[in-house]
Amino acid sequence: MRRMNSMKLMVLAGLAVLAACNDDTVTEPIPVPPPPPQATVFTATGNITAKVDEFRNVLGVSNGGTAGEQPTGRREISWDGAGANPFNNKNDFPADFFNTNVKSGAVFTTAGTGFRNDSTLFSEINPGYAAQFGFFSANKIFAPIGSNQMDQLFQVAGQPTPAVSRGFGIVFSDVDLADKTTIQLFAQDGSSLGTFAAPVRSDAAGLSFIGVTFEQAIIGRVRITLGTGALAANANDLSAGGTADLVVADNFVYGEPKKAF
Ligand SMILES: [Ca+2]
Ligand SMILES: [Ca+2]
Repeated sequence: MRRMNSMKLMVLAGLAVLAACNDDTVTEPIPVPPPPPQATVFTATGNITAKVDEFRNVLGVSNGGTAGEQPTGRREISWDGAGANPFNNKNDFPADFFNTNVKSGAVFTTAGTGFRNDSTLFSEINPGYAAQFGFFSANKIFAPIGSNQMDQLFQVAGQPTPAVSRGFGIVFSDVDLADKTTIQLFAQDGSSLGTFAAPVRSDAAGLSFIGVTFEQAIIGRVRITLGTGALAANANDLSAGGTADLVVADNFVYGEPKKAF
């Protein structure tokens, strides 16, 4: 009996060795997806000037309305230029104004009915708005009409050529609710690079800034969501007895649009 047990053990041991030898499966390394691009986020409310300047400086020198792709730098829309005067305070501000009239590489879309560049704090839409909204760069501000959402697309300055940017920042006026006023950034392939919220206003002046940069120019589109409702004659801000958080925009600051490949 003892010998048989030893034999059994030897056989079992031999099988174990064989099994080990036959285990010649090559383990493939599990593919590791590349890490998501690292976003650097800039936020401010109250006196936002220093943070906006910091964001501008990260992007580089201002390229104004210079046509053609520049090697570095930024573009900025303040809405205040005299060239926009013919369109002020109407609901049909041209979606491509900032790449045709002014060659800054930005075009807009919205599911609403249009866009409005306004020198009256939108008080001609609703007189109560003068007490709600303010400006950062004097004195015109901007909003989509018929919607609280719009997109910015990038083009090579002065050309209808799709482009990408390494950063986008925006000044909002009168953000009352957290996490409702946002920018969502998309890569050229449509994948989301993240959604970033503007901080709730810290004072009555009511300015908020949100800006995001990446190392590389990878932003193909920005979805801008302004509060929770559209401007309208019968729509009051929730701080004035209304039901929606109404929000408008001032400066758009973004990295030089680079031709997308
Ligand atoms: Ca302005
Ligand atoms: Ca508001």
